[in-house]
Amino acid sequence: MTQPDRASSASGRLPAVADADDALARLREENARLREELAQLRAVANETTAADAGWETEMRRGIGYADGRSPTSSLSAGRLLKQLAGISKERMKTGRVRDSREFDYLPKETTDEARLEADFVRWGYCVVKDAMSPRQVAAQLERLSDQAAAERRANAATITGRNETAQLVANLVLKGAVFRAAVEFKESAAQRGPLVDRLLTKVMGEGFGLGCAHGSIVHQGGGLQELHIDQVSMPLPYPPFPFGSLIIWCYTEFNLAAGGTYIVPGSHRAASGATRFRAGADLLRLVDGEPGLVAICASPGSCVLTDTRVLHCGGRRTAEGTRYAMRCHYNRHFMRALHEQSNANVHVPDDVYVLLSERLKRMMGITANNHAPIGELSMDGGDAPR
Ligand SMILES: O=C(O)CCC(=O)C(=O)O
Ligand SMILES: [Fe+2]
Repeated sequence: MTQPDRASSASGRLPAVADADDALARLREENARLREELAQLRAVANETTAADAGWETEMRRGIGYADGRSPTSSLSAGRLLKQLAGISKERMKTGRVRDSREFDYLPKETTDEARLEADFVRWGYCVVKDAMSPRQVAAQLERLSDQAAAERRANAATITGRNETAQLVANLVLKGAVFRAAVEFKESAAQRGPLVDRLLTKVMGEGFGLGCAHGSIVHQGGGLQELHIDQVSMPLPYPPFPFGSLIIWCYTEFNLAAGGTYIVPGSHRAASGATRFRAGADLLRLVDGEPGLVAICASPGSCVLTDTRVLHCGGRRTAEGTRYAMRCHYNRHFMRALHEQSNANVHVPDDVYVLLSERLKRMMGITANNHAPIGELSMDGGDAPR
């Protein structure tokens, strides 16, 4: 057998070659460290150059962003995420996603407000126990599955998984009083709504807005997404706070087999407050760190609050049956909605508009009705009860 050559003509013996996995891990770590160092040095160099060159050069250079010179710098955060393409699938297939409950220190469902806040700060998410009562869950679940069936019958369903393994029911605010009430945290729809409202107000400040409220239906084999953050359209560099929060109201059990959301706990920030999502960051290192990629475990009736900077994605459901949830994305008050299909907010039919509370209208960023049809579902079949 050929032995690795451990001799070096320059400076004596080379270290032994580790077995492939060790070597890869070591090289990846070194690569990550060097990348970060390089990014930092670049930043310092840029600062120095800018200071030396003065205003004339800066003015000639024009408007620039962290990713170079990009007038559409909203792409910059997306560029970083490319490092993680295919990773959720690879980790899932190789059995490297673990249930969050396997880790003592990760957030557990609780109603203790201080604990929820601490979990959110430390891990980028927290889980509110019994946010909805079983009766409240049943009411929302029934309305969601009826609506989903109606959209399928009307050939207007948004199918998000291959082989019809997942369905998205967009813009639930238009599709049921029970959702409108939950979206604005009324106790009639979510018994711990006021607690969720308080926590979100701490996260985003008062007057935060609604990006979207979607029904998410995931059958066996569906649900898997690429790892992402929920403020990816915001250009880098990020300030030391999140722009928003995604809430997942769990109508059924969440765990690894059930298609519970995959998350990289702690990927949102360092203790110093600095975001980990920055130019030069090695995101794979976060995924491979401790605790790495986990599936959130949460009971029916709970809701998960996430920091929009935390790495996460929909997880594949491997168990039989269906995962039902509502996902609501909220933003700081000064921002336009960030989430997908959020422009649906402005397509509100007159008969629904009159049902919206003042707060909901403010949350949706609508002070006047837009008469355009909502497009995704024909209303003339009368299939959209409210
Ligand atoms: O459905 C999930 O588990 C997560 C979905 C998600 O990440 C999103 O909608 O941004
Ligand atoms: Fe997301």
